[in-house]
Amino acid sequence: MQKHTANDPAGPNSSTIAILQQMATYYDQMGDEWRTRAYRKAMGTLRKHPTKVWTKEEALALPQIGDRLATKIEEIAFTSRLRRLDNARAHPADQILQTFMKVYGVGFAKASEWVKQGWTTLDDLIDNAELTQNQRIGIEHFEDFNSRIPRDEVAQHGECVRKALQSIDPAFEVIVGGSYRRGASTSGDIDCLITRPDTTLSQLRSIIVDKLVPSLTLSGFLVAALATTSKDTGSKWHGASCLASSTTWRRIDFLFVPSDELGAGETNNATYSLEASLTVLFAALIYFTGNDIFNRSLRLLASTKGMRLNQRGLFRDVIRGRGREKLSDGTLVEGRDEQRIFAALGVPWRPPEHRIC
Ligand code: DCP
Ligand code: MG
Ligand code: MN
Repeated sequence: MQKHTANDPAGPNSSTIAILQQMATYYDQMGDEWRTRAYRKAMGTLRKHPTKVWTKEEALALPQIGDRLATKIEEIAFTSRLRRLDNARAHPADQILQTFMKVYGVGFAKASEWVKQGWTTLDDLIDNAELTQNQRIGIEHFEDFNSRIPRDEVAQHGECVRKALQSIDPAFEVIVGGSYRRGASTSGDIDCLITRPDTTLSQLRSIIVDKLVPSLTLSGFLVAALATTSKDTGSKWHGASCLASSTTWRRIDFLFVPSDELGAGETNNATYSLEASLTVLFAALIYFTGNDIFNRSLRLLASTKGMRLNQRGLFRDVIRGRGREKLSDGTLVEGRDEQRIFAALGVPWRPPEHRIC
């Protein structure tokens, strides 16, 4: 794991990394996985490098940095910017694409389809495009969903959910995760992890979907239901909420997590200790705390150690085939808190506020 993070002023390459990060995000949005990966690898290398990298030659001498990226690093070091990024931002079609991609649930494919139709504004879409219900909500509340939520408002939304759940049953717990748990002063949405002892995933799901959501909708707090996923990997509910004191709609996500062996589900070993089953909860908490890039690097690290980390747990003795495909699930590692999961992975402990890559 890296010593410096992108916004750590102590890192000698932090300003270069910040610009490479914007470029990586840009390529990620374009669906260009190959370039995204190349940029992230280069950022990883620079983060570990103890001195400022100025020239192409210096950059080329480092691992994971090829010729073209080395040229870019030199340009950024000397000019503090990257022409390619400026061009991307100035190009009108790209800007329209970027705007369309900020509509909830709209990815690169849909956005570029709209650009090809010649539509240039959100109003064009409302007037002309065939929209799903969610896309319509996403466009009508475009400003709302794309504005940052102040930290204390995130807490208030979390509190509304907590109150409603605890009036159903005081044993419910709500943890606000995501960027809020990492200590951010503003968040893009409200991520609520919901759990209750001795409750299976399907029990949780039915309480949340059949009781919590209807009651919070009736009270006017939940204003839209956008998506529910109910895969065996856990369940999510996506929607929008609004405080009584406000008219701004916020994006809110629920993640339902079974906290004990009843819900631990489908691993091969029949007996679970309480500790192993708590891993399920804490692996979900680590997942939902993020950020996404930190999660990716933890998972990768787990796989290099013959383990597997996902939002359902940390598993040991995973057997992989030649193509690194998983042949057996392995057994659930024990741990009653996040720190033990980090320890089992052999990673130094990082509190949530330092989990940014
Ligand atoms: N997550 C992930 N991979 C993704 C999306 C999400 O691992 N592709 C995890 C890590 C995130 C958490 O889920 O921290 C919540 O996702 P959000 O999209 O809500 O992201 P954040 O809360 O981190 O940031 P924001 O303030 O933009 O909501
Ligand atoms: Mg979030
Ligand atoms: Mn979220």
